[in-house]
Amino acid sequence: MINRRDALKTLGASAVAVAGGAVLSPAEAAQAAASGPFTLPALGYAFDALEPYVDAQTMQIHHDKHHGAYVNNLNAAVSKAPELEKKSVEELMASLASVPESVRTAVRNNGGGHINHSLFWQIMTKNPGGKPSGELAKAIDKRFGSLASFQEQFTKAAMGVFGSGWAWLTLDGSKELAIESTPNQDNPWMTGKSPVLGIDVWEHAYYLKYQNRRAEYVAAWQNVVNWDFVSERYSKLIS
Ligand code: MN3
Repeated sequence: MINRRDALKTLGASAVAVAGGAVLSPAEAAQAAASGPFTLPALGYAFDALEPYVDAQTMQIHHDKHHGAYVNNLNAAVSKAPELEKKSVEELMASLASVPESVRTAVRNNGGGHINHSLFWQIMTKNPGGKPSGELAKAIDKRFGSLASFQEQFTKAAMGVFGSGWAWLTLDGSKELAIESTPNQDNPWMTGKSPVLGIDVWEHAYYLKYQNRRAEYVAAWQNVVNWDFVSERYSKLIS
């Protein structure tokens, strides 16, 4: 038996070995990512677009190195189980039990890292100050009372994650909204739900600017939520 701390240490060490550039040069990493079925999506805005709430250096390392490493490691994992190469990452997350045991942990961690970050980049925007609209605005008011009350409960969930993980606004099979959190790169797709939005509270998401002050990061992050995208995503998910 290994405990959670040892498991995290092992995960962290393997991520750094790849993400730090000691193993793969940028060109080699690009080649590895391109040769597999999964690719690192473009960010869609400049690294400094979310300043001052999320700093440019964090965005660059987070997207290029951390997310890049998840993609490369996921490609490496599915290359050992070619029957997985045709599946979408969403399908992989929803059917982990049927993934061969020899690569299941790698697919769970790196597939989770890939799908979580692919959504994460899209739910942030350089145009701060938006608000939920349409069906989502109504659903948040109905479920949580108000946007402020949702934000308060969401913040509590983000602050309650012990170690590395995510807090989510999710939609379940009966189209009910809920706030939940997951450890590591686990995610709502694994339990048959759909995330409407989610915040990455791994230290790599905020440590350069906020160090240990996760509460400041979570509060600042609320300013860059792309509510237009999230509201549209919700409407698609319930239709
Ligand atoms: Mn991250």
